[in-house]
Amino acid sequence: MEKTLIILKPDTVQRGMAGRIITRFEEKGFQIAAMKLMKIDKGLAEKHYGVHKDKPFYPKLLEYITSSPVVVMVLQANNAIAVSRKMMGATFGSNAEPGTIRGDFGLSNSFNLIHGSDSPEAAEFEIGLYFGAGDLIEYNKAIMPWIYDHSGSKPE
Ligand code: IDP
Ligand code: MG
Repeated sequence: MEKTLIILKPDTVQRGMAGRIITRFEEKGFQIAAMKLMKIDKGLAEKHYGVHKDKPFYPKLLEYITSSPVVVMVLQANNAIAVSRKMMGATFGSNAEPGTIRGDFGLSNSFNLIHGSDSPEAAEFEIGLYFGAGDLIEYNKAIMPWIYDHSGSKPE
């Protein structure tokens, strides 16, 4: 199953919203493969957000993401990247659709609660930044036969 890197950003942790957001992914049926609380240092933030280094918001983005602890997770599901991005909503809380995480919980155009990988290549790169191969736990989640239809050749 596809894996994606999710970060519950400093505003989420400070606002005490981490549990609610994790619950959304659990209720949707995602399986947690890895999870930790950590403080992102400047070097790691620069690696993670290297694609944005020429954007005007880059210095403030580094300041924001390193300002306070974050929860970093690897989540897995069929189409984990697309499904989680849809659940996150548009980048800015001010115009994210109601029903999405950013749409329901945020107003800011920079403090937007959550990061999620946006492609398989980004997911592989980002998971490698935060976790070693041994940190990802493969296990049978008892509820899985009721999350997907397993009657065919692959879970659907
Ligand atoms: P995404 O998180 O929805 O993928 P990106 O465009 O990849 O959005 O931007 C990465 C992060 O940079 C955003 O989540 C947000 O925290 C911050 N950001 C993006 N655009 C702006 C902006 O115009 N002003 C301030 N911060 C921004
Ligand atoms: Mg992005």
